[in-house]
Amino acid sequence: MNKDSNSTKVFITCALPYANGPNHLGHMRSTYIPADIYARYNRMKGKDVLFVCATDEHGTPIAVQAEKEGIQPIEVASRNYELIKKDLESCDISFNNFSRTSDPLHYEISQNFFLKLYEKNCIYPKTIEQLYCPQCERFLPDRYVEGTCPQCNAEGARGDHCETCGRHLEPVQLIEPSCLLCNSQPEIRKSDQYYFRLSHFQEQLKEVMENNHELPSNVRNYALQWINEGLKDWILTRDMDWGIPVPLDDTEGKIIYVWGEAFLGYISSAVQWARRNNKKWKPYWDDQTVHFIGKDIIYHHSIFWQAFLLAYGCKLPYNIVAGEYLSLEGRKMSTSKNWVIWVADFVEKFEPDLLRYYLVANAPLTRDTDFSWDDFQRRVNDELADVVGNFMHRTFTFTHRFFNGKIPQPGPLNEYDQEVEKQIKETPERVGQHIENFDFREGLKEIVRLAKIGNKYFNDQEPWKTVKSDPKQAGTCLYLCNQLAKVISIIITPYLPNKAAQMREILQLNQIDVDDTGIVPILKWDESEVFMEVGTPIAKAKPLFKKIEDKTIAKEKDALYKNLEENESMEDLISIEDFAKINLKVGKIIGAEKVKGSDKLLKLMVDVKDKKLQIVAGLATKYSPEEITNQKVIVLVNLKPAKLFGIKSEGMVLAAEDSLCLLTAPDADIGEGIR
Ligand code: B3M
Ligand code: ZN
Repeated sequence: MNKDSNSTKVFITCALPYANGPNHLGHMRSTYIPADIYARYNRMKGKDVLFVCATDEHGTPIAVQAEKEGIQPIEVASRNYELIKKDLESCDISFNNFSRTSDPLHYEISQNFFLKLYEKNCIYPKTIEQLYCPQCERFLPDRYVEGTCPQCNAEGARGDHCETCGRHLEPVQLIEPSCLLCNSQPEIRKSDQYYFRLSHFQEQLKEVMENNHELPSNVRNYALQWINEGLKDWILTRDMDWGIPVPLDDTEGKIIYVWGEAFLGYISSAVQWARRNNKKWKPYWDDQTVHFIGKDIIYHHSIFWQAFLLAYGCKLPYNIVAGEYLSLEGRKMSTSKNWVIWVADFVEKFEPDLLRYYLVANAPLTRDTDFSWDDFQRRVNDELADVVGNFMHRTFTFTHRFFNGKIPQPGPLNEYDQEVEKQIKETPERVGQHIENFDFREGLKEIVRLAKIGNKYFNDQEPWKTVKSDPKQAGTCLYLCNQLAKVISIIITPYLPNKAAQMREILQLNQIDVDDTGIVPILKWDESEVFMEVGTPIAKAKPLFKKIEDKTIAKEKDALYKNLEENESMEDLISIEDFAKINLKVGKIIGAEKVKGSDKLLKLMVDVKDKKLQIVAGLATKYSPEEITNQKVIVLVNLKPAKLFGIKSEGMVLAAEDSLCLLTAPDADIGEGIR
């Protein structure tokens, strides 16, 4: 049971999409669709919902992008704000407000929050060592630098975050850092920054994580693991232009770290909404707040944000729901490799409700899952078209053909009828429970199950026969089938708002007014309890779900896999500059012996004219020392020395990979370069 089901207001947020690019299906799956289902459901339950979001517009990726394009960061952010807003609208994400963290109101709220924590002595100054790029003449915060993760040794960790192990990082912790702008190795310089006393909240956070039983296991487990590893104070400021200035004296050129203000976007978006609608936002927060996020930012929300709230003295969220990753056709999504499906491309060809269906039905939120075109087609065709759509269609057409398009009079209900009636009555409650428990997939499965029950009932009752032999029974069947259709048309609304509206249109359920989002119909969940009266007219059936044809899917797959091929062939190509780094020369083998203890290795001495190189080569199975001596071969002379079998090797003699045939140049001069 939802322990806070008495609360009347619900504050729902989605992770603020980062304004450095549009949304792809992974974002929709982990965060926006689940949050929207929750928001729509709660509205239908009569709760007063405030569902907000904003674009997150500061931080280094946007600054780096702007620098590359030679424009201002705000221009990059504005461009992406428009794209993101459109993406979210196209999938019917029903925000009450969608703002931007570049809004002056957000600056004001973030600076006030910072000041309050500073006054409470939760923020303190400290002189620290930071990475500074002498080439670029600037400090290198966050994503301006990359290197190896000190905790899990993964390469390519960013200055603020390791994608491999999910931990938060500081740039100076990186092993072998390099500047992202010029590739050179940064040096360490002193700089004054401000820290948040995160360590102070260690015990409190632990208690919170252990005692909030709403938290899904992924959030709790990750957070407890990190807390148990020990929390360190967190650096909250940066030397950068793009961001919210630190609101203290003598802090020229310093801004609040993007993660130190982005959370406040939840609040500033709510405040903006409140001002525009002449309402108060705080009662929503104080009643019940739920954050929907992707799994990559569990750390930030469970640790940083909750510690901020503790420090400020605010109520903590009721829940933090973290959707896991979506892969694509079995491979990790990658925007740089174009292995991705953008929302805008998808909704151009398929209805958003199909996406909403597939992404929810596919797997529970707490598990990684995969988007595959074949599986998408299968679920749409087998589940939506064949089960839900087919049930509705036969019910509505039959009602028209044999009962004048009106809900027929039922006869006395036999046991089977009663069982079906029971399912019709009980399913909404079960679906609602699942949604309240954030098990969106289970709720959706219940709905499809109910449609399956309807289909089976229709088949078993054979109304096309009984309409002549036992019209009363046919009447009962169609009476119940229409009631079942009505229930589905209501409880499927949070999941598939457009399809649900089409269903209700056929059933002529009067529901035309929309709430203040402008898109959400005013419709009560509990209306599903009320059966339609006998004699109520319904409209003619219209096809609800079209099957997706094989050729449509084939086209999508072709287009997607083409990206992959292009990328792979691109990856195989090297530039002339890359090739120029390879120094090949003609050398003469002037000495050769077997390496003791190895059947494969020969120790060679190779004369390349200006020097003699000792090279250990895996050629012993093909050539004896005698055979190889005096051969003129091609040698890679600028290879980093390495040790093989404890013997130093200073180059490489080129040979065919499998046959081990040496590449020789009998007529060339020793020391000649190869091009
Ligand atoms: N903008 C997600 C990201 O890094 C981040 C979420 C902020 S939620 C306060 O893309
Ligand atoms: Zn790591």
